[in-house]
Amino acid sequence: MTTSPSTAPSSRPAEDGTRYDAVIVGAGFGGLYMLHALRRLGFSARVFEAGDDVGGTWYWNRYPGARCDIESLQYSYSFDPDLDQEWSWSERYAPQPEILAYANHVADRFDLRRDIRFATRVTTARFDEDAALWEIETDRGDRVSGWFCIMAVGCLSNANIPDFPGRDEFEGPVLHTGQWPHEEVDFTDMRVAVIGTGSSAIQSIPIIARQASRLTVFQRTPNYSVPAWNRPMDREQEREVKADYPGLRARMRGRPTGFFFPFNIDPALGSTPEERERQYEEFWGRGGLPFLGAYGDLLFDADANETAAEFARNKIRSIVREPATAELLCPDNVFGCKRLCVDTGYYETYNLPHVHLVNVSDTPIERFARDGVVVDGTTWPADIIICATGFAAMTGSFERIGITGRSGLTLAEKWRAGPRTCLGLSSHGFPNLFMITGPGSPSVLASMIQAIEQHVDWMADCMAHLRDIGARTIEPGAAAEDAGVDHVNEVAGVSLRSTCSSWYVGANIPGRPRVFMPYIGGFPIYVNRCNEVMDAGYEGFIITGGAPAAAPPEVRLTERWHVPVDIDVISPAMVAARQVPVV
Ligand code: N01
Repeated sequence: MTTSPSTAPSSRPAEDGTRYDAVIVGAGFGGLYMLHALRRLGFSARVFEAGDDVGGTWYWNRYPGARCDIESLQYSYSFDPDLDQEWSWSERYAPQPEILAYANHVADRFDLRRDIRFATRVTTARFDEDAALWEIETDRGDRVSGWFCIMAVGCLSNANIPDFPGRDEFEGPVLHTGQWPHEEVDFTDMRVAVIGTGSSAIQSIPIIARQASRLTVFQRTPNYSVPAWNRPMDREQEREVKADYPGLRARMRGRPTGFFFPFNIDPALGSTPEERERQYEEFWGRGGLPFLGAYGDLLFDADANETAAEFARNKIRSIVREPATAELLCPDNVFGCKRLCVDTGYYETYNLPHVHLVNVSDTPIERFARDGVVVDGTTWPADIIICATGFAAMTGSFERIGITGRSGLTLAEKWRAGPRTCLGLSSHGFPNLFMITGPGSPSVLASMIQAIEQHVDWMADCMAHLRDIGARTIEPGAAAEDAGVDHVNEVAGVSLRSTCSSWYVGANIPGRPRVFMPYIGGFPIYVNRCNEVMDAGYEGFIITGGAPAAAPPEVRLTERWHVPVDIDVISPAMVAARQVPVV
């Protein structure tokens, strides 16, 4: 049995035949802001959301311990100065319920719900070439059309639940971290099995261990994790940030990752082993993802990386008392190649007598039995199984919708060998289809809300421009798209991140093409390129039906995205990105 959040809809009549300027798929942070931005520019929009409420990722991922690992003060919308001032976070890293409360606050404050249809999954989106409209259908029988169709489907929203043999034999519940029930799951006196050791598992395992009578963790690949050192919000720091929020946002936008933290550009091997140890200790003490700022070349030079990797392994060995378990928890791959995890007490949990680590790298999980998980003939008893097995990342979010563009081409066919987009915004053959944080854009390598806002502003301005000039459609030209895809691949090759089997390259799902999907050339480089394309009259894009020139729009949302690159932290990927034309 698999339990997932209730999406039982209240009854409402299906919507038939309404035409909108835009139909938006998803009411997470992307869909919410898209709706707000379009309204600001005078467009009509309908949002369809599969969940019962707003929040997207933060609606679905309710597992114990879920929290953001970008600092709260940097993980929020930046489009409204009053919103910046009025919201207050309780901790350095916000817990999931608080982020969800923030999404709800935004939805209420900007009166967004009235245009959202909840508990409704878009099933198909088909481009009608004659009418130049997208025809959208939902699982509630809605049939509407949109001049634009905007996918705000998230990068990590299609849960991967491996097809373990015997799934139906197991008598207890099977939960996925990304489809967590709304009601509290009480693990008291339960024998719990957790499959996977990625970010979701690493956050939930210490919490589950507090209640469970027995916890068995099935690990296929160990992950590096840096302590969060989470703490209550420092109110003085909050006051300082709020006194100049635009200043912080500008510093964030100048950085390769779209968020700000102290960054040392020096190469790791330029320091003595003693200096490195001190440096790593200091950055470990700061905690979280900013550990990667200890040296400038950690993600670009294998030998430099190995010094950080060995430091992290020694941390694991110093925490986990049982040497065999400690070694099993030590990754042997590139540090930070898979998404770095951020934890509170993860490794310490393995010192508890009722917590067991089972290595399933050489002998995979054989099957689920009536009362547990079987590996190599041994049944590990469990009353409940938690699949912390991740997502069909980036492209998986599009796969649940039948998307058909010009000449009957489906997106699934077009992306069979890997996603093809121009700047992660749009794909040739699919006019007026936009993708918020689509593959080929920085998305998951940047702070997501920054990445979302920049995309939304670009798309909304683009629609306003097309309206102004009376155009019907826009789509990337094939040549621009090919050059863009080549550029994404070329720059990815500069980084060690492209070298391991991670969800960034689709390697976590059997049978997927191996392609590095996000753009690693750096957030500000990417943003500037989007601006240049726009300023050059949508260079590389094909616009049909419009008069070529028009007065500049009165409101230009992208105005706030003209930010200088922080040249003090320019990375080798950014250097490469500047040398190779983007489109
Ligand atoms: O998923 P994952 P996640 N048998 O794909 C294992 C973001 N996020 O939900 O590595 C056994 O990272 C798999 O093993 P392997 C963040 O970007 C953010 O944890 O493929 N094991 C792996 O250990 C993150 O990276 C936050 O060998 C199997 C695990 O399942 C992303 O979401 C919090 C298996 C999946 O790990 C995804 O994280 C949480 C099998 N058949 C998530 N199949 C914050 O902001 C898979 N695995 C804090």
